[in-house]
This record gives sequence, structure tokens and C-alpha cells, in this order.
Amino acid sequence: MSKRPELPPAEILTAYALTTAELSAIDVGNINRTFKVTHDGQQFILQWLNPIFGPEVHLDIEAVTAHLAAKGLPTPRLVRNQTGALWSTTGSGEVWRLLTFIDGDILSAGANAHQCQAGGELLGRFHRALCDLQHTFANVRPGVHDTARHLRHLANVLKTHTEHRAFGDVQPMAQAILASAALLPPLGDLPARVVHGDPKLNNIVFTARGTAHCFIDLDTLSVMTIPVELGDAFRSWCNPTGEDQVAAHFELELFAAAINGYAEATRDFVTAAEITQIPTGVETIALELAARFCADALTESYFGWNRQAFGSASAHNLHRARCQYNLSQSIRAQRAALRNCVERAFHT
Ligand code: GN1
Ligand code: MG
Repeated sequence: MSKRPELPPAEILTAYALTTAELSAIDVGNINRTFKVTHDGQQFILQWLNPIFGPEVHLDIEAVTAHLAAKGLPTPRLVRNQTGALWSTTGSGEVWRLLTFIDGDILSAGANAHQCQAGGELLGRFHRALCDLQHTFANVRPGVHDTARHLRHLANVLKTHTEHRAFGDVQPMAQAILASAALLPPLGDLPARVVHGDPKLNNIVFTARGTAHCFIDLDTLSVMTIPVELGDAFRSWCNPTGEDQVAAHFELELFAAAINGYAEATRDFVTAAEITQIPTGVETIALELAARFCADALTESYFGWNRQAFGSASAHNLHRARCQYNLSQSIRAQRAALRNCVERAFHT
């Protein structure tokens, strides 16, 4: 885990002519560090970029958001610094960027069926709008949803971190995840599409009326398959308790709403092979995230964590692993029902 800065340094505020701005920290997101900035009656988002992303990610964000905006989709846009650059680097190498602020509600959990349907439509419109984008991504994170790679990593840290103080607690969880993952059906070869890459619930801005307005948190924009992208969305939106409750379960009614919304916007371009694999995508990504959290319970090197609620990064990540694992088991128990929802939504 790179040290997440407490405050933006003075040189960053100078770079954006924000030295007299009002700042408040926004405690959402496990990776970057986010501030709301108010200056001359205007609001912005100022963010420290976690070094897991190269600064060239801003070239991707600029290309994708320009394309979305040209098609009339609302989206945050990068605000250039005083020298006209898309991002700013401090003397010590920290990367920061400024974005336009999108007003609305961010939900951490508990989306209702209406919001899930609206989220599905938004994700569908987002994918549709990017179908014709011609862009070579500058920031590539190979294997980011290579589930087999995440599982190998977990198996590996179980061997290398036997001395970790929490090893005795983490090992049984890891073994349950690995055993369950061995029963995952393969996703097969599917078309690569331009996607958001992290469409979890708190990366959507909703309006007061429950309309899904736009996606935020665009560092993960990339080329991926639809079932992986939807798996990441639905494992989040359809778990009413959120990522920090062991009572995690997958709510079919929310899934039906979300997939109906998605189908509405995409029925004419997603292929039968992609549609068929959506339920497996959901189960796979829930279990993959369980594996990622579980490995981090031993390496304590990646996810930010809640210092108020937990004594260590290890404790929080073990807890998160258990929650996602429980969610994955709930998805598995409802495989056939998920398939029915998908078939009904796409009229297959
Ligand atoms: C991270 O940054 P944030 O909180 O939106 C993570 C996602 C996980 C998610 C789990 C780049 O997303 O992959 O699904 O936490 N982002 C990255 O909450 O690893
Ligand atoms: Mg986020």
C-alpha cells in the first residue's frame, strides 16, 4: 500500500491555482485519495493517484471522456493545470489530477431495484457509446481480472507468509476460497470491449430522483470482456449489505432489475456467447475479489482500510475476504435463477 497522503501538497495547489481553495477529504475508495475543492464558487475533485496506475492513465481518461461527452453522456472531465497538462507531478513524484465535480448521491450499499435498473441502463449506454472508440490504451494493467493469476498469488502467499501474525486465521479462509474457485466454470474466449473496469456501486453518481447519472473513478478504463465487467458491477450492486457485512448475499430481485436495464440498452450488440456467461462472470468476480482481499490480509500491501473499525489492514482485508466469499456462495446457490433472469432480460 503506497502511503496515501493526508493533504494535497502546496505545490499541487499552486499548479492548479487553488491556493485559496477550501478542501474537504472524501473518504470513498480503497485506492486513491480524494478531496472536494471549492474555489470561486466552483467545485472540483482533486485526487492523488495511487502509483498502481501510471500517469499515462490520464491520456486514456481524456480520450474516453471526450468520446462519451461527444455522444452526450455526462462524465467527469480532467481539468488541465496552469501549464496545460492533464496531470501534475510533485518534486517527490506524487501524481495528482483535478476533475470536474459531478453533483449527486454516492451509495456505498443498499441500492434498490429502481437504482439497479438505472445503473444497468447507464452501464449499457456507457458500453454502447464506447463501441466505436478507436484508442490504444496507454495505461495497461495486464492480468487485472485474470482470476487464475489471483488464485495463484493467494496460493503463493500462503507459502511465503506462514510467519504472519494472522496466518492461522487467514489460512482456512484462503483454503475455502481456493477450493471453491476450483469449481468455477471457465469463461471462455469472448470479445474484448472498452469498459469501465470497476463499475462497483460507489463509482456511480445517482441523482435525487434515483436516475443513474454517470460513472466516476475512471482509472480502470480498459479493454475487457462483458461478463467480467458485469460480474464486477452486479456482485456489488446486488449485495444489499455492502462489502463489509458477513451477512452478504446476492439478491435476485436486484439482479433481475439490473440485467433488465442493461439488456434494454445493449440487446442489439451484445452477442449470445457474452450473454450466456454473465452469471459465471458474477460468481467469478465475487470469488476473485475474495482471493484478492484474502492475499492482502497477509501481504498488507494493496487495499486501503478503515482505521476506525479495524486494528490492522490484515484484519480488515480478512473480514472483506469472508464477506465476498459468503457472497460468492450465495451466487453459486442461485446459479440457475441467475441464468433465468438473464434469459428473460435478453429474450434468448
Ligand atoms: C478497489 O478504488 P475502488 O475502491 O473504487 C479496486 C477494485 C475492487 C474494489 C473493492 C484499482 O476499487 O478492483 O473491486 O476496490 N480497484 C483497484 O471495493 O484495484
Ligand atoms: Mg471508487
